Amino acid sequence: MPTTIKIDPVTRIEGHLAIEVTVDTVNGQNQIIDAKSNGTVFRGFEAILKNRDPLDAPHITQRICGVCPISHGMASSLNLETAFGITAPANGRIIRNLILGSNFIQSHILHFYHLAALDYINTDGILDIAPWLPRYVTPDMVGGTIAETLVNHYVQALAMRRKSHQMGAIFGGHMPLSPVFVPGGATHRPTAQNINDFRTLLTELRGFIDNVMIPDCLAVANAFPQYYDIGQGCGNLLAFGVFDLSGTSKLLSRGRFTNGQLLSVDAAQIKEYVKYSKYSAASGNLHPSVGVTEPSPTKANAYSWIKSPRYLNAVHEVGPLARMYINGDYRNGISVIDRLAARVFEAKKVADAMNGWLNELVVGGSVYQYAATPSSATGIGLTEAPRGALGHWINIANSTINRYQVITPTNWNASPKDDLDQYGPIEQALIGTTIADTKQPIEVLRIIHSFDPCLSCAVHMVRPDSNILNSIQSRPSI
Ligand code: NFE
Repeated sequence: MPTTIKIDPVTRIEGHLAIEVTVDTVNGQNQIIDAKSNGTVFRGFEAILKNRDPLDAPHITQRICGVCPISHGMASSLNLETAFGITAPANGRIIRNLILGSNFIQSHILHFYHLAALDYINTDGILDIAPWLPRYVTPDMVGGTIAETLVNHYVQALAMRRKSHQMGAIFGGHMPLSPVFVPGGATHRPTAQNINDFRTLLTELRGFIDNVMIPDCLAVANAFPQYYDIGQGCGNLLAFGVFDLSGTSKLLSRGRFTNGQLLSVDAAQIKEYVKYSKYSAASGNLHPSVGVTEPSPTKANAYSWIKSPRYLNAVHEVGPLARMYINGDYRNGISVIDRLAARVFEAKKVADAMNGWLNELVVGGSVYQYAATPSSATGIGLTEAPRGALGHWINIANSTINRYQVITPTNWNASPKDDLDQYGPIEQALIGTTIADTKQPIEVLRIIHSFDPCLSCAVHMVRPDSNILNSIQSRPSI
């Protein structure tokens, strides 16, 4: 007899995600035979942006999420730059990369120590106070030295995240939200003192990544080799690429791995579907440049506020593993442990590159190219957030935002089924998994956490006392 397990909310992620899995007996074992990923809140940033000054977009979109705001600042700046017909001078490009890299390192440390690691260690007798209770304690969790080490490093990692934020704030003004991101570059000219201060913090963080985080992740990987075979998911990977270098190259390249082939990306081939999402039918089957976001909270069969983005109708996973795989830096496989490992190795790759970028900065050099806001234009900004491919699309009319669409990494990964009834990447990664104890489905958490979902990003304001549509439509335009 199938059993339904509902985890609502999933904890140790950002935002509000509910996961429902149906478990049945298959070959004598409890196996997940169906999964539903449910983004549980609507936020409506696209509606908030409508009729605003385009120059507001880098600042408003950073408020989509306090974990990856810099990526939204970057995507929005790139988006406006294509609409305005300008590019950032080298100093501005490098400063933006350094702020974004600081945010990647902060986010990757957050994920390994504060969101994922506790799925693998038995902390009974170590963390017996709130907020670490209640929790699952399963027989396969490791205790002893590994558990004690990871808990010690959990605390050290908090300080390291603070230092990552301090580093980003040197060029970004403050963190996590940076006012420095503007179309045409950045607003801060680097000083010699800035570069020295940044390098001092970066050197400490590189030491932490090399000597603490990577060994800790490998210790978890060695203790859980079976998780190289769990949570594979759809098998397709997609990356928009990030960290623009001089010319057209990027530190992490754009590409996709579809049906076993490495292929190029044409952003025209992306569409969002809403058959199972709480949006009107008119909001679906559309390219994001002409995207529509009309909430339909009571729509029949809809089970999520997340839309379902697809590339040429195919389901794709995004994230550090996709980037590192496509760039040729990590091609071990696609699984729970591969996602954790690719993320920590990516932190090293980015941190090491940042050290070189500091040498390229010209003290006091130009960081910004001005352009007047066009009366009408379209734009596209493709980049990467710590959790994967991030795209912003804009349509400007009468020098104001006529249309703005955002597709975040978690849109891809935590998407519900699409119009072809294909499950989203997290759903696919869950289906087929054996569950040892349905009262403590730790396997479900390990799989979900490996994607590092962020629902704040994915369902870009719920006011229980008010009508969602009215609260959005009553916002005065400026
Ligand atoms: Ni809210 Fe985000 C990242 C973006 S995830 S953390 O990384 O965009 O969808």
